[in-house]
Amino acid sequence: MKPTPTLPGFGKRLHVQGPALLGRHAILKPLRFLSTALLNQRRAFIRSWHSCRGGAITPRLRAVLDGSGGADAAVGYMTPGRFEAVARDTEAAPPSPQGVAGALQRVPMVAPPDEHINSAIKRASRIGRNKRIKNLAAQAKNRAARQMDALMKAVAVPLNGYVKGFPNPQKLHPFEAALLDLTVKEEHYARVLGKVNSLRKSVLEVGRSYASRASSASSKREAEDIAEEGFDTMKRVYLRGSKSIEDLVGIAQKLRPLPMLDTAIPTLALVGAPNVGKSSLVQAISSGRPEVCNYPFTTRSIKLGHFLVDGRRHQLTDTPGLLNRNDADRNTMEMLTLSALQHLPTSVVFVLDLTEDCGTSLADQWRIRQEMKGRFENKIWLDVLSKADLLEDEFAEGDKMTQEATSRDPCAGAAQMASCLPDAFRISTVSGRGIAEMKKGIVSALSRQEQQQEA
Ligand SMILES: Nc1nc2c(ncn2[C@@H]2O[C@H](COP(=O)(O)OP(=O)(O)OP(=O)(O)O)[C@@H](O)[C@H]2O)c(=O)[nH]1
Ligand SMILES: [Mg+2]
Repeated sequence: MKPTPTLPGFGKRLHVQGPALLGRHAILKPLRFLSTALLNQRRAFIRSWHSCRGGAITPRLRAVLDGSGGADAAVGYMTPGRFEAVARDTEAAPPSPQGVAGALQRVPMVAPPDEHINSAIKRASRIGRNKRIKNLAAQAKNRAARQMDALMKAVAVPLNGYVKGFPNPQKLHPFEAALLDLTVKEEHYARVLGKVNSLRKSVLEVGRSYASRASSASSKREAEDIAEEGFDTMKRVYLRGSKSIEDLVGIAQKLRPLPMLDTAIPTLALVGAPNVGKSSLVQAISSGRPEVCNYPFTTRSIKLGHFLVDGRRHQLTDTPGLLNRNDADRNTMEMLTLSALQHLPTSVVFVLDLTEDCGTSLADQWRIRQEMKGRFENKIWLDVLSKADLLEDEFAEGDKMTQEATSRDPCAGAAQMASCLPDAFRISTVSGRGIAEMKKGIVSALSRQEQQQEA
């Protein structure tokens, strides 16, 4: 790996190169005082910083390079700390060849419309006269045309960054495509991006038309009037279409926190009815910290946890609970669970709460299990009986039944179900019972899964 370049402008060299205003204070404030040359220098730095690590230019970094990531992400507006965070983030999650690349989580930063247009207008209006042009009318025409051009670019380039930086659903991993659809509805996503693109075209049209009118103005006064009208028209046109930008801000806010699953590493999905103790288990065995609460559907999206075995990272997903009903009646959260199982190569840990405190009857939990087992028959499957601290008597009774080897109806009671699932791990996150054994079972299941994947 090549040595990391130092960043001109974030270190001492900025003090030397920049005007007197560019002291330390200015670096940490929005850097609107920076000259274009210095901004370009920063962009070049980011490119070299990234390329010396052999990294790809991701949509997020592209947004930074283009200055299209909104006021916050634009290079000139970034504090050193923020830059490091963005750059390291980009480096920390390189696209994995077979894994999910995290395209949804790294969508560009979208600047709020008011902020974006006002900063574009401020920047463009700061463009001064070209003093080498001696004729005052020619000087004013030149200035007005350059202002219009700068305004157009300051508005349209970020819009272009959004249109290109938000991923095309057709090119996503099937799980990410399902995640996108279930999170923001693919139709809404496409419609919003379409509107942003139309807004970009309108902005280009307005900018070009005013720049050309300004350059053919017949007097200094006329050129100045055209520029003034151009600023107003651009603002009006942009704000008229700003609903699509607000919608895009909302979409980005929903996509960014989505879990970034990597299908290249062994993965386990915890599945079961709501409230049976899935998230408590994730907390007990992994780095994941999903919310645990005594009501159904506490977990409303796919949550991730990781754990290390012999130095290797394993991934575990907590999923929203499933109810015993037809797909047509299932809510978005249940569909998320089903698409994770459908599109990701996971082993399944099916959690049953034999106390029925979860609110789902034994019969319904059993039906859900049988349905999932039938649907995903090729997946490696482990059964877990949760809340073992409350089930000592039932387990003892169930063990006696197992020895008697009579045929039983698993739904007749907790003891019967326990006896029908002799290989299930009996665990309690309260007493810690069975957790270590279950972890061993999981590791062996994941290694079998890997062998299956490689075969
Ligand atoms: N006694 C006892 N209670 C438990 C145990 N594990 C979980 N619980 C309780 O069961 C309730 C549900 O736990 P969660 O981990 O949120 O269950 P979940 O399956 O993730 O629930 P959803 O996300 O709503 O589907 C909470 O009140 C937990 O405190 C356990 O081993 N013993
Ligand atoms: Mg949960």
